[in-house]
Amino acid sequence: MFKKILIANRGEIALRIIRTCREMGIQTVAVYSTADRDSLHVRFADEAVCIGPPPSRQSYLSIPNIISAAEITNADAIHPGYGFLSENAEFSRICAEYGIKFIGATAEQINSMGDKATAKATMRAAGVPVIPGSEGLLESVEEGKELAKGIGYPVIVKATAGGGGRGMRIIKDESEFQKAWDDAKRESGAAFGNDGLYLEKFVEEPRHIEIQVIGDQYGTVCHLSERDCSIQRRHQKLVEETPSPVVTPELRARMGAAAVKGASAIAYEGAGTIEFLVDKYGDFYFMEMNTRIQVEHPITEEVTDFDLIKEQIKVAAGEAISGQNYTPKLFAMECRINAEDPANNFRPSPGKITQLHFPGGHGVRIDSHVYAGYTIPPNYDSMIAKVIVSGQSRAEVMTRMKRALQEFVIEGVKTTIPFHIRLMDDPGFQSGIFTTKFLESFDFSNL
Ligand code: MV4
Repeated sequence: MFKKILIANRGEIALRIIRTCREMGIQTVAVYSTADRDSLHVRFADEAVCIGPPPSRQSYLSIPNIISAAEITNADAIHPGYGFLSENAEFSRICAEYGIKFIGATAEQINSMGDKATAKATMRAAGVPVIPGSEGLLESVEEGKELAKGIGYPVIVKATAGGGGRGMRIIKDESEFQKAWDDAKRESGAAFGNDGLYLEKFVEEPRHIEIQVIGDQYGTVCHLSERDCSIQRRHQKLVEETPSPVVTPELRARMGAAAVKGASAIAYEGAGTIEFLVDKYGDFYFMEMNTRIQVEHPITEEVTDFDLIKEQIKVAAGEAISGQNYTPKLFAMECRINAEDPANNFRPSPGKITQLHFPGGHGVRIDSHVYAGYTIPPNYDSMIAKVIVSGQSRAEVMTRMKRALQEFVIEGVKTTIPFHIRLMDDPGFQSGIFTTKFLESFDFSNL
């Protein structure tokens, strides 16, 4: 087992990783930018190294600075958390080169899933259902138009280097094709330095349902069932839940088997997530694979009783997994509390937290790095807490979530709490029958 892990991240996930390391008897090294000097991850770690000024590029994204911190402190592994360097193939490769275990995917796995057209081809070859579309990249507008004619409009062009909704355009009919193509190419070239595009049938009003997988170094992969992440705004998830209200045991078995097949095809090591779109007929299609721990991992922990960070560390250290899939008997939901004003277009609201009280009680878990008197810096993402609730039924979880949100006291900054309270009272949300478009028609006024 590792003796010392450096956590190449900040905020709640850095704290989350430190907590598990402590329980496992593993020493921890925090890294921090000067904006995070007073952060809890710095205080809770056994050692801390300042790695640069506030801008991420010069601190949390600086590979030389982080490798230096690991060398100086003699860390034998690095946990990257989510975001930042967690899906950076170069970083994974450099860690390996320096003899530091990267607690995450290999450079090869990151590359194969990071290029979305390649990922899709890999999954299709493995027998995972994919959305009808181009085989690989489109060579020209003409090829795209020809394909779209066969598939039928609407179609969507996506940047192969994209993901998370960047560099894609929906095309309703052939007259829109040229402009959508030009726009998507320009945008993806500028954003990713790669303007490769692929085409798919556009699935209207889908649900976003993802399967948690974990693989060991010996080729065993298992799944820990699904998370429904359909409640999103501009590709930012706000609420996640498990089980999905629309996933039957039969569908779970098929999606789980597909996810395991896909991850096995790349001999996936570590915790990963296979994202699917589920259409109105209940058919599911591979969308993307995330080769990292995700923000919403705690809802899976609450219903399976696994500590996913511990599992990541164990498989990275060479332990074998049982290979048994897991079907939960509980329900769980997570609300992301962001320092944003939901009544004003979710405008970021950094600043000092003057008063703070966290909810508690049965079935309530808070993952957060903030405290009374803490100043939220403007340099990073605005998530400041996750309220994770578990219970015996979806109805119980929603009731408990509303109760917990009402107990939450936070003053000095605007947060998404009022939005979440209104959501828990929304009949459409309560019905469990909604799509990724749900928040497009939600009333955010007077929150
Ligand atoms: C799609 C789609 C419909 N049809 N692909 C959005 C993020 C990126 N992962 C891919 N996305 C989508 N791809 C086809 N062929 C609709 C979306 C999409 C979406 C997906 C999941 C959750 C929210 C979404 C919001 C808008 C669009």
